[in-house]
Amino acid sequence: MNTRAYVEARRHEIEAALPAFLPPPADCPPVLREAMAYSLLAGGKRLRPILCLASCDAVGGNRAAVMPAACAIEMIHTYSLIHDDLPAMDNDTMRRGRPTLHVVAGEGQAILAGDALLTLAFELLAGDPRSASHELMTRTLDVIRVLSSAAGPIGMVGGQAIDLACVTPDPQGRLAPALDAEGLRHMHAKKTGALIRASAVAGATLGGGSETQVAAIDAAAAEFGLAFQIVDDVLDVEATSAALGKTAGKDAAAGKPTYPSLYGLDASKRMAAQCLERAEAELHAANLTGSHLLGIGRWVVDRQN
Ligand code: GRG
Repeated sequence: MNTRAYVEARRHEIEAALPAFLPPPADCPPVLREAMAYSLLAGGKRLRPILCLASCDAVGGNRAAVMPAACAIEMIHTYSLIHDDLPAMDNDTMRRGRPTLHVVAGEGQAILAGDALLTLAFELLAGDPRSASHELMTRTLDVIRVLSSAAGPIGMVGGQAIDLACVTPDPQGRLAPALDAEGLRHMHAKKTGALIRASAVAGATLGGGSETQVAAIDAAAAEFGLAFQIVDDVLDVEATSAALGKTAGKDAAAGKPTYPSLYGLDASKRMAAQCLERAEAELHAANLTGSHLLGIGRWVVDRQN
């Protein structure tokens, strides 16, 4: 199976699995459940859960058993998008090709839907310890540790805080100094890179990968995360809002430092390609080039949205 067919098949499985992981209608206020479903079931590339499943496959794991974790990761990602779009953060009105959640449900419900998706994700990740072996419980706890760290203050939330401080003055009107190239790399490694890495590590860990395999997949996913961000910045310049399903050109309008603004478009594209070369070397050293992981890295770099 080529990677494109593999990605489509995994995306289809994820789309089919996600609705069942929403809270039971009888137990959850309809207004909250609808808000959660509005954002979670709105499509999107599903890159992180696909990477999670592909990492499980790469180490010969049971992909079906990893589906709850893959869906939990998409919930964490969706929460971050809902909160990022809020007026207090990026203040965006378009996401995944439709109005953002706070536009249709109000800010309060959007905040709560994000909170609910984040907490539900960890309930899902914990699974049912009563039916788990000691080995599975150890791997599950490790994945909870990795994902909570990646999503929290030293990961995504930390990266978002750095970003916010640079573009939004505090109540005293102070703005953090603009990021230089190293600061930009550091901020993105936290804000977007950490969850992409953790998605791959979660799949490989739950799939029963060896320490060497998990480390190689982690290193390759770190390169994918960087490439993802570089390409995101390039698309912000080159693509239309319709193609992206979100507002294009926002970074330049906000005067944010980006890869194209620091290095130019051509050099940025070369940097993304170099990420793939380094990822290939990592995967090759751990005998993992037969998997779909590198193909997924190419998809990250070649994507148009
Ligand atoms: C609010 C705690 C908190 C964190 C927000 C991820 C993030 C941190 C903000 C998103 C802002 C943004 C547009 C960043 C650029 C990279 C990115 C994460 C794009 C969206 O991810 P995709 O392209 O989206 O995977 P889809 O819709 O395909 O899932």
